[in-house]
Amino acid sequence: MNEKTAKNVSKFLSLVLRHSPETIGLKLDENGWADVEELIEKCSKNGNSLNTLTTELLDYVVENNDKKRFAFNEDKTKIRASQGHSISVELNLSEAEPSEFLFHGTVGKFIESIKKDGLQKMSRQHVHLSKDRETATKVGSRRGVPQILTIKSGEMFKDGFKFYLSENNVWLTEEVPAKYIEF
Ligand code: HQG
Repeated sequence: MNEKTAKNVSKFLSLVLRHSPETIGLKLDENGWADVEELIEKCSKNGNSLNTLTTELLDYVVENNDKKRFAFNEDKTKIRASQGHSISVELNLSEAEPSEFLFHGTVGKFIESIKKDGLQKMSRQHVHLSKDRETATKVGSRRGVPQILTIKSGEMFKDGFKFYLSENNVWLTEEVPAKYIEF
């Protein structure tokens, strides 16, 4: 499999399964699932560079994607993104108890605002947190020189904040008030 093609497919799936299925006239159900056949058909109809999307290509991307961003249902007739949505979907995430600290990678220009308002979910459905600094560094690096914030997740949990673990092991929560952040 050509890695460049796989990356393009991953980017395209992020777009239509997390943010704007309407780009190709796709409908997701309330749990974020798209019908695999419909996805393939609409993809080719829309004549984009991925008009060769096939079940084999989807299989490869689901299996080998670096962050396991996408998952099939049991009989592989449906596919969805495991986290990262901006559109409202009910993922039925499992609540989980986080370790004492989690991490968030961001960039310098956001720090003043985060000190004031804490971490907010911005355009997504949740604030995304990482289990280690290395992962958070990668997340922050998408935007520039990464700044890693340490989140007192154990303390938050004790104080009643809920945490969820996505199928691909990203920690999610509604917000992180500034008092739980070490800058
Ligand atoms: C920042 C990728 C100002 C926040 C990653 C971040 C992740 C604030 C940006 C996933 C703020 C939102 C999500 C506040 C938060 N004031 N800025 N009060 N609160 N921010 O992309 O966490 O590769 O929505 O620091 O790996 O960067 O796509 O969130 O910089 O897991 O699978 O606002 O996306 O996953 O940006 O990334 P995002 P994120 P994928």
